[in-house]
Amino acid sequence: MGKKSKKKIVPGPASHGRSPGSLKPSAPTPSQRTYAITDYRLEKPTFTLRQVCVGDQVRYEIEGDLSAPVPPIRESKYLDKKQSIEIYRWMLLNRKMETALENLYKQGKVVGGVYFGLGQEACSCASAYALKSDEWLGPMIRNQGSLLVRGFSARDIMMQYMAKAGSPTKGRDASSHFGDIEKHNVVAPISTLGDLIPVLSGVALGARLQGRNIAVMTYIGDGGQSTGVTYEGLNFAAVQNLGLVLVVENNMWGYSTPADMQFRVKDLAERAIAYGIPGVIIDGTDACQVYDAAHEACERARRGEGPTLIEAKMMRMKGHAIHDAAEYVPKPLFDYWKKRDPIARFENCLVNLKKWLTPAENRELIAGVDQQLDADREFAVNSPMPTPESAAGGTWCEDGCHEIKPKYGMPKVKKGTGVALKQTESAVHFK
Ligand SMILES: Cc1ncc(C[n+]2csc(CCOP(=O)(O)OP(=O)(O)O)c2C)c(N)n1
Ligand SMILES: [Mg+2]
Repeated sequence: MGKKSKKKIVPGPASHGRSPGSLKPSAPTPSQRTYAITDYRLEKPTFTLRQVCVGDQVRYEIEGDLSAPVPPIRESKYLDKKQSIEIYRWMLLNRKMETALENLYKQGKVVGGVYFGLGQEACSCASAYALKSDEWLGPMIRNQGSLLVRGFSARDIMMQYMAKAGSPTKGRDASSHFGDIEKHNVVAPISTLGDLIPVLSGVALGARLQGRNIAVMTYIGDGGQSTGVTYEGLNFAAVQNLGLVLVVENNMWGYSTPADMQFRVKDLAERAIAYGIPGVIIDGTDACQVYDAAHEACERARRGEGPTLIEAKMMRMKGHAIHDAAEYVPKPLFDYWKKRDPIARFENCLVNLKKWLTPAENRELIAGVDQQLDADREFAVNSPMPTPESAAGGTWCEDGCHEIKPKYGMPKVKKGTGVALKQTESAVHFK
């Protein structure tokens, strides 16, 4: 007889609840209600991740099949050739800029850390692409691709990470806490996870007071979605029918905690049921699925029908930030998702299946991205740091720093209420 294994399997509460058979859907009885979640995926992974304790050590193991064939990119209902190529280009720039940032960090030129969206480029770029230029985005740290789509340049982002004087925050912040409320309509990321959700809901409410239903988009991770403010913000958007598009980026990890230990529902899109709003599941590595779901949610927002929760399933292909080697992630999990690389698969789709790009045009496009990035990196590296004497300024609003004015028109008041605009609260704000 062999030695008894000392391995103690400690399933997380969620994986325990999901043991085979325990949550099997059964035919509803007349007393049960049913709800629908749209699922755009062409593949539904069946493996589970388990936490295993061996002595004092905690590690994660995969249970199930990781050998499934890689799914194709789903045919988009909306994207044409030009749009698809544009999104592909943004995804390439997103990835190549992050690789450049990693190198700049290793050369000691980056102040602070670097956060990566490796493996999540389709989610960032194709979702932001669904917004119109006068609508609003609130990115999180991994959504650097969304920032590019909204009109920030790779130069802006690289200078920001190097805390250069010419960066969006003029060297006051050394990572991605910047936005632009004048030109790009981007709310700066807020570190406190979930706080962007009520803020973006407020942006939608503001636009409505000015007479427009617009789409506003933000993101939250599998970890961050458990926060109270996520519930409060999304519930507020739901009851007010505000055009919030919430992309829940389920990348399987929050720091080193696997998603199974963050929530007990099978899919995070199910949370939408409790808010009374549509929930959609997509493969976050498939740009066409991301765009289609985001576009439909934006259109719904513009019609004044309220928020949508989109759960994008994918994998964080690096650690939490550059300091984290992610050694806790089982290697086969990386291998599985590497085969589902969002850029390689979209490239294959555009070049070999759709034939919307010839191999030569593709090479030219890639060379163009490299060229642009080289120029931006050179500019960023050679630009000056802020002067010491400027350190005390530019942190708070100073006189005439920026004007706050309505973007979509003056706040509307109901006719016949007898309330003059100058007496309303919004009129005071915009006076
Ligand atoms: C309210 C709050 N709690 C904790 C943190 C610390 N924190 C920053 S990022 C992070 C992990 C987030 O994981 P997830 O939401 O899954 O996003 P991901 O990093 O995977 O994109 C945590 C716990 C925080 N910023 N805000
Ligand atoms: Mg996560």
